[in-house]
Amino acid sequence: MGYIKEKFKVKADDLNVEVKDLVKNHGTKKIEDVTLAQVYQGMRGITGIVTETSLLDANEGIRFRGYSIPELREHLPKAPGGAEPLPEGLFYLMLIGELPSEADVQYLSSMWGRRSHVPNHVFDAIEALPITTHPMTMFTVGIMALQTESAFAKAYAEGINKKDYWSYMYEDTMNLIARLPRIAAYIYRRKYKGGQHIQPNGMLDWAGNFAHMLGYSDEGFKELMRLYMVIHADHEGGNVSAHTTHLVGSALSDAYLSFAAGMNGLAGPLHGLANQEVIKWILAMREELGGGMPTKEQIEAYVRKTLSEGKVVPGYGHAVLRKTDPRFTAQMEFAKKHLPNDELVKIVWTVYETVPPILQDLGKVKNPWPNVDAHSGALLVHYGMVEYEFYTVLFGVSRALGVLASLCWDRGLGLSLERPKSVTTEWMKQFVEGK
Ligand code: FAM
Repeated sequence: MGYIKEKFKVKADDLNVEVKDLVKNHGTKKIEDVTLAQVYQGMRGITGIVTETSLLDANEGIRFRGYSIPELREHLPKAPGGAEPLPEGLFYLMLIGELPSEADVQYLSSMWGRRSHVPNHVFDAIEALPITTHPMTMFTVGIMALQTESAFAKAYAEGINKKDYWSYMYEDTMNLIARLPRIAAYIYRRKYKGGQHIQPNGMLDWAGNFAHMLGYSDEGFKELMRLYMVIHADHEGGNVSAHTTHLVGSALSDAYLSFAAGMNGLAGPLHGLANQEVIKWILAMREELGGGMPTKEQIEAYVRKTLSEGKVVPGYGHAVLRKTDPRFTAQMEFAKKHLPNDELVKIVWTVYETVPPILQDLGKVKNPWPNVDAHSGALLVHYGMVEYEFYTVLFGVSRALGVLASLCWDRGLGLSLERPKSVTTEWMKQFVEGK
């Protein structure tokens, strides 16, 4: 058993003792009341999930095992000559709960490199889809086709003791994370580059190799991929992709089945697909305004037009955050350092000055500030990745790091099948009438 797996087992056993003590001695302690509105309005704010990997504060933003994104960018190991944190280091932190050493990060890079082989039937399944198929659909089909490789499913079919579930989920997790860049790059090269596939470069880190297989050799793009893979990796457990992966996994579905389900949630326009919607919206605005740099007034008019058409302004708002998303700020800092004169980036910054007051004036938007999606597309377009339908696949490769680390913890803590109670409106009416 590799030393990281051993470390995780010790951590899971220790936390298990604490959790059992909490439930035994405080299990009946009430956390909060639930209102009728919360049940009808997406369970907003209801505390109902435990996720060890990260915690989201409405006013502070995301913390991964207590570390903010600026702290991650400071403390996590970098690639040789690089300045951005390596995703391998974030995965180690989320899984183990400690900052990784350079050696830990290098161990993960090489382990994922060794586990990155993708069987041909996966590519055949993707090839069976029309070339016009959305990349996210190809991505989920590829993940489902890979389910044949599940160590957990095989072991469960042969009969395993529940105390060993964690071990096989860990193996599935490592294998799946290792293979996702290859599947994602295959989809990109098939759909946009005439099927000219690029073989992996084992000398590169996980995100650097992903950039290489996508066909981008620019060091700036590799650095962007490292940052992108870190900031999209996790956002506590209640967002659709994390919650779905956790929920499906609670039925003892393996990592492939669970993550594929989570990716179908990420493909929704109000969740991960927003990153393509943002750049579509900006490009459509620029085209309608005759190209070039739109003025603040023109952007304001276009925002009002969007709202008057009953559409949302993509990239703005959040179900939990009540401030500018630190993931937006991290991207803005990257842009200021690497591409301060990029025209699309400047438009993103002018939109940032313009949108919040307009959304605030509506009086109904709880968070008028930008989220992670408001900046990401402009950075990718700068380096030549203009195929915005592919952006959510990048988001999905990154989100695997958080939701699969969490899945290891779900099985490591032996969490139960998730089964909240549902009621009917008839029940609600009788409830309010006190019957
Ligand atoms: N533009 C226009 N209206 C918005 C809005 C926006 N950016 N954000 C919220 N609203 C509206 C919302 O539609 C609702 O209107 P109705 O009462 O008429 O239905 C009202 O404001 C109250 O919504 P809320 O409570 O402030 O937000 P929710 O928690 O319901 O929804 C989001 C949160 C993210 C779904 C919402 O802000 C939105 O649709 N944003 C645009 C899409 C987007 O950027 N999604 C990506 C989110 C990102 F974090 C991610 O997951 N990748």
